[in-house]
Amino acid sequence: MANILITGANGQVGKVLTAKLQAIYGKNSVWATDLRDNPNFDGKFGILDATEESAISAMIQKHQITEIYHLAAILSAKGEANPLGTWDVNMKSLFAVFEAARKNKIQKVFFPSSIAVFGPNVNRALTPQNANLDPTTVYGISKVAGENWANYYFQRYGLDIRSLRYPGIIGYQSLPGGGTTDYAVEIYHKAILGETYDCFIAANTKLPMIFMDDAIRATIEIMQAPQENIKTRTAYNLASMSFTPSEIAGVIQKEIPAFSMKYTPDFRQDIAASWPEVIDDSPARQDWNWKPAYDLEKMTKEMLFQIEKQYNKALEVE
Ligand code: NAD
Ligand code: AKB
Repeated sequence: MANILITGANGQVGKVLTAKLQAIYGKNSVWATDLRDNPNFDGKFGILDATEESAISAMIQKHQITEIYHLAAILSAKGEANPLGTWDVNMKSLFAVFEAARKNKIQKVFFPSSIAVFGPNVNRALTPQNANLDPTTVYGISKVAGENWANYYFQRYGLDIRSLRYPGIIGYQSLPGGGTTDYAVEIYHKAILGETYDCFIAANTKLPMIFMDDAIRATIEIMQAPQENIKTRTAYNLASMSFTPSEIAGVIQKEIPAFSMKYTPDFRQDIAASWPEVIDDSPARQDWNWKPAYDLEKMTKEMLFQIEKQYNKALEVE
């Protein structure tokens, strides 16, 4: 039986991953934690600063934790507002989790990396697993360092850390928390509300993206794969779909013909332009059978359906 600790559980990914892990392992085996309280949380929840190794160790010992999903981080766009503070949170929390895991003999750790590890000097049309890593954001630099430390802890201490380079994750469950790919979630809300979406990314900038259900399934699948199948100990490229703002708008317009877009690119455009357009995830497909289930059309139907349902429910409550 696994007992699971999740850091950053209140975030965009954490909310959905926590519910999935509860469904698999049971509500009593999953400890969701975050810096911020979550009074309405259904299950076990604790406030935990993921930069505090002693607090993490105390939780591990108190609840006989066997696996950690370390999600807490500051993302790309928010990170540029405070580069040194972002480095501090992302690296301090990484070391706190890895050290607490090593000292307490944790069986498995999940640490998400990102397409932000890549910089402008790669083949952006199909970025391979082993491309050069020279990111231009502090977030990307912290993820490259995290990947190398994950590999180090595995080689040096045998700590079984598994990692994915998530593309931009698109889900209806909550709004994202300060990334460059956030536009691809916000756009669906504006479409349902009948408003024009003012996009901060230029019309023809293509980025790798993934539907939340696929991202969560990939996370569970890599964590459940036999140890000998995990051959990449930095982080696996993970791909699903790639599109531009004008392409996602076109697919939304097939469902909502009146939907309109305008474009006011800001500093996030420079970040987006430095990232891959499409990434090659063949090692993930070969080693642990990764295969996405959603494309842009299928995801769009589901996003619009679920978000409309949420707004209708909110209206009923009012
Ligand atoms: P998010 O910003 O929505 O959530 C992060 C959570 O971490 C927040 O709830 C925040 O309160 C918490 N947090 C911040 N500092 C903390 C600390 N010191 N201690 C404890 N909690 C703290 O982010 P997300 O989108 O859910 O991303 C989760 C992870 O996945 C991150 O590591 C991120 O880099 C990675 N990732 C996300 C995406 C994406 O598109 N969402 C893509 C690539 C990688
Ligand atoms: C961001 O835009 O910062 C994240 C990511 C791709 O890591 N969504």
